[in-house]
Amino acid sequence: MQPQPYKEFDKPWRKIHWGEKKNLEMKLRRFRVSSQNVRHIRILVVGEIAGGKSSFINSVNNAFQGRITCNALVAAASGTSFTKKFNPANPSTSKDHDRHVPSLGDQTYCLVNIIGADKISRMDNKVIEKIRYIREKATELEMPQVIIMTRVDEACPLVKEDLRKVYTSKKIKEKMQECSNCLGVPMNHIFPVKNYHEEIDTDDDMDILILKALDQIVNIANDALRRSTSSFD
Ligand SMILES: Nc1nc2c(ncn2[C@@H]2O[C@H](COP(=O)(O)OP(=O)(O)OP(=O)(O)O)[C@@H](O)[C@H]2O)c(=O)[nH]1
Ligand SMILES: [Mg+2]
Repeated sequence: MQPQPYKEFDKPWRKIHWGEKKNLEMKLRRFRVSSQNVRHIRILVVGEIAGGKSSFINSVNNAFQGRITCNALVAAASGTSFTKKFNPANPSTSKDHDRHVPSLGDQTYCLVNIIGADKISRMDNKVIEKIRYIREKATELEMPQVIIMTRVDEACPLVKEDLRKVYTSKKIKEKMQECSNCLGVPMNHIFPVKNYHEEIDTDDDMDILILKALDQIVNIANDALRRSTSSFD
């Protein structure tokens, strides 16, 4: 019998301060947009059907609220597209599409691709082409891009058992590399998370990964906003 290859690195390859949820949460609550003329930073969330987009949005909300919320309706595990309208409180209108030069506040400052860690290897070529196309358009607009790799628990049993193994699991790193190769996004813009999906209470370790991903997104988006404000000056 062949010896089993080691499934874990000796040390985590990315540092995570697991006990620091409160600090991270406070930092995010204190976050300020870099331009006085912009109230909110818009980010665009895209991804394959059932990749976990709605779940990620809910998970961010859960982490802040300290309880399970469900503003974005999540699909039961099926193969069909579930979310038909994204933000019912603030839907885009035909007027939005007619605007040729959006104001700073109407522009999007980060493209967030949501990909299921257990789905990346089986992703349809057509879907990959679509995601790449969106990415190219975002690059033309100098919009930075990140990948939120969801469903890490489904991709690696070690991580399912203990989320703190997310950066020692070889499987997870392999999946992140696959995402990076497939979509051309560098590893330092890829963030693995486990979304809330069956839990009835929040969990600090899940929250840390979710808030860390959000922290990176808002900082990357804020830097992009700063760049475009300075080019407006
Ligand atoms: N185990 C596990 N399941 C997850 C995770 N994230 C999402 N799910 C499940 O995956 C399924 C799809 O999640 P959704 O959030 O509805 O995905 P979506 O990208 O919004 O899908 P559409 O709206 O159809 O495009 C649901 O059954 C979720 O409960 C995760 O991190 N781990
Ligand atoms: Mg959805």
